[in-house]
Amino acid sequence: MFVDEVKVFARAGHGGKGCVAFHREAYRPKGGPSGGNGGHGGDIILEASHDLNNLINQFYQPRLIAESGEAGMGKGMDGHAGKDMIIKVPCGTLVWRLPSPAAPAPETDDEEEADAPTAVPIATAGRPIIRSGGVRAVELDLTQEPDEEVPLHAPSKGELVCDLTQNGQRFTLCKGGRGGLGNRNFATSVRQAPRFAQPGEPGTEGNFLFELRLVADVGIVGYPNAGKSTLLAAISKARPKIAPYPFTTLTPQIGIVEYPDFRRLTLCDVPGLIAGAHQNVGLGHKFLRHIARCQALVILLDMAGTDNRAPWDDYKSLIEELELYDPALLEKPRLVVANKMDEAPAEANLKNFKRKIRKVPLLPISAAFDEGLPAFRKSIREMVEDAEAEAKARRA
Ligand SMILES: Nc1nc2c(ncn2[C@@H]2O[C@H](COP(=O)(O)OP(=O)(O)OP(=O)(O)O)[C@@H](O)[C@H]2O)c(=O)[nH]1
Ligand SMILES: [Mg+2]
Repeated sequence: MFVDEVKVFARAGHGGKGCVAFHREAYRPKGGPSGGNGGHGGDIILEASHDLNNLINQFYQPRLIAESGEAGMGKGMDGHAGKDMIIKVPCGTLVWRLPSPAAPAPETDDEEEADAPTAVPIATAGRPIIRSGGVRAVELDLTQEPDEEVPLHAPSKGELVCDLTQNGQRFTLCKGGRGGLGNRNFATSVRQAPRFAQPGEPGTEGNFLFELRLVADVGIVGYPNAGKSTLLAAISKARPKIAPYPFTTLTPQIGIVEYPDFRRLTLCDVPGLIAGAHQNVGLGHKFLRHIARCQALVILLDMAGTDNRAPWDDYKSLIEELELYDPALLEKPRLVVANKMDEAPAEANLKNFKRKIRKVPLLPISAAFDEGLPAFRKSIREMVEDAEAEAKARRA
């Protein structure tokens, strides 16, 4: 099963509460305060890994809850910190924060407020001090700022929290709560027996949408049966399923093309795109997210016009569907490739295409018979290298 979008609830561990205790020992009837501190709660950390290629793990484990810190103990013993939860996700995972369901309004009772113990100000504040026995929940806004630098087409999924593209890249999704201080921290010369300690902070939590957008250099788009998978298999070691019926490919496939100087390019073959895909015709167009990061696109046309289709109409609908998904896709360099040139009607169709659609250079190939593939390899490399140089110049 290929999972590229999944909703996840994540909650970091709560901090353990501080302890209120007093030292007891023979012949020392009034030993000082000895309550230990609570341990910190565990974080939820995402780590990008190139060993994974989809979000299946999160599909089976959609609730991520990290360990809470242990409460402090007597005899000055601190509680253990909760273990961090490290979640591996494939490279190319974006995380969106979903709006959480409205929290119930806190009950305000004036009488209770009046009786509530007065908070003691301390330097480490941010958290109210509680008297022993009473625990008051502390609402803290520890939400992380989104990474504003990510220049990606952002559909209305909430706010973008992170984008993990490099192997080993980490991001703390939810921060564990700090452990509360034990009462021994509050002893002063005038208050030698403090009967209060701090509660632990709650860990941050939230509902998130994990979205995978594969990271490849070149994306191949085309109508079903145009020969996208045949082309990928011909120029790389990928072995996608190839069959003469539409929608053979249901999930994106990645292949690696290697050049004599060991330069490698990754190609992504996505399912077939057809007119009306934006209205969910065929497999819809959601899978186009996997070509959103590609540096260049290949538009593959079936020049033989199988099933009485006209290649020029296919071209127009493909451009239209790409634009409807994200106009930024059309700003990428693209190569239009005419496939199945070995078949009889292809030559005539090619002439017709050039007459009907001007100023669109075409590269004729036959993926099944290995014709025109060296030129194809060369063209995609040039496109990618130009795109890389342009991106470098833009950054400088
Ligand atoms: N004659 C000829 N047939 C080809 C060529 N390329 C692909 N085909 C045939 O076209 C059919 C479809 O090929 P696929 O590679 O599965 O097409 P696809 O674009 O990946 O199709 P979907 O995965 O359904 O979107 C297969 O029967 C291939 O053998 C070609 O260059 N010449
Ligand atoms: Mg295919």
